[in-house]
Amino acid sequence: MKILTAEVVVTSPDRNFVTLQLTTDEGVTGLGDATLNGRELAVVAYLREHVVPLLIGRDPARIEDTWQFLYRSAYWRRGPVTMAAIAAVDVALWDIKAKVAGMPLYQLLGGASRTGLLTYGHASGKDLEELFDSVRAHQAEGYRAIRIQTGVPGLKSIYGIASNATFDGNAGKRYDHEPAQRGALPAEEDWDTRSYLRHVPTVFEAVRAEFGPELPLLHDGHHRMTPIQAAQLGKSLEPYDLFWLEDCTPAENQEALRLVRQHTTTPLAIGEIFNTVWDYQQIVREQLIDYVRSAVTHTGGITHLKKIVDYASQYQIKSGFHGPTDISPVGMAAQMHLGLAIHNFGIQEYMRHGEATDRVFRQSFTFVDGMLHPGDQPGIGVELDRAEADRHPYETAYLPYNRLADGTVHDW
Ligand code: CS2
Ligand code: MG
Repeated sequence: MKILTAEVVVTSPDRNFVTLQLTTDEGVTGLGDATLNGRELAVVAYLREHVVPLLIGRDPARIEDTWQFLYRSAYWRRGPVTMAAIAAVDVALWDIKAKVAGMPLYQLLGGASRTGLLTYGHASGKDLEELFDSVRAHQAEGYRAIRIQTGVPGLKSIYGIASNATFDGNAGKRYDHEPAQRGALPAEEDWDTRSYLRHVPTVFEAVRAEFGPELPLLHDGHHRMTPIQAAQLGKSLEPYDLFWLEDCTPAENQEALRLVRQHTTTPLAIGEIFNTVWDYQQIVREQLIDYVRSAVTHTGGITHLKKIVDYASQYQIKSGFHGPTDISPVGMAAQMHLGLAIHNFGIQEYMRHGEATDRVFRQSFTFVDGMLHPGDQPGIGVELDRAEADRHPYETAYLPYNRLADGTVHDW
């Protein structure tokens, strides 16, 4: 069998998505997600100009060899664009291999280690009333674990608040917070860490009082604190028994987490902007995190993310794969198969895609009673409706950025 065609499909139903579709000379197709939020076209060019010509005629069954070829022959390694491109090829090849084998991908990855995948959803609110409504709405949808993001008095618009979204005429309507806003330039948001540090513990106190001690609660610090501020927040949240505090400090400085660990036992999750196992080497070896946050789409695909979670398992560190709406249904399905097969599964993030997206990507995975399951279709279980995809051309969209009160650019 040989790869006959490799097409890069760009579509923008509810948001921009980049999908690689491989077709073999025996008519078997494979899909891979290459969506890099706010920089989508960079990956499209990397794939179309540099990778697609290398795939035609290759044996689709040689997945590891293709991975190593694309990673090492590029000479310039790692980074979000390269690893998203390699991820798309890798997942498409695993999709083909599982279809040829006539089984769902998780069976090829060692079979199911559990009956389903515990997920968490994104509850948010500008104030407590809105937040409590959002928690109840997510519980009504079946979610058994909830991420809590809240507005901060004095700050106009901050990360993670659904009702802030002015996206595409959805002003005020709950859109589960799609961060990338369509438009020619990125939106500027304001930030102040001290008012955030004062406010967030009071919110978790109120949420625990309202919803009790058992409900698993998560929070995303979204890379905004210095190491000592992250330590302070982790400590002040200990009474509320968080499932995890995510991206508490920019992780380029890996040693920073030693300081955080010194001061708090709040579990830490990091990695959604990491791209390779080498980004995890120190923080895993030194037991500085408890959950691996990478997504298949941004970490070189199934082949490489499996190596990361296998390495992490030696340190009792679990998976917490990134699953916002900018991971397409193809990327979500692929990481569900991996999550079902690995032993050290922790939890799966799941932001639901919009209806238009569901028409473009026909999915066989299920979400029942708060648990995801990839389904038992051969392959990864997602098919792309090309005619529907072509109805939604790409639209420029950017993630917002932050400025402090004195005008300094800050992590968003
Ligand atoms: C976030 C993401 O879901 C998360 O944990 O950090 O929503 C993130 O902001 C987006 O993926 C950025 O594209
Ligand atoms: Mg995050």
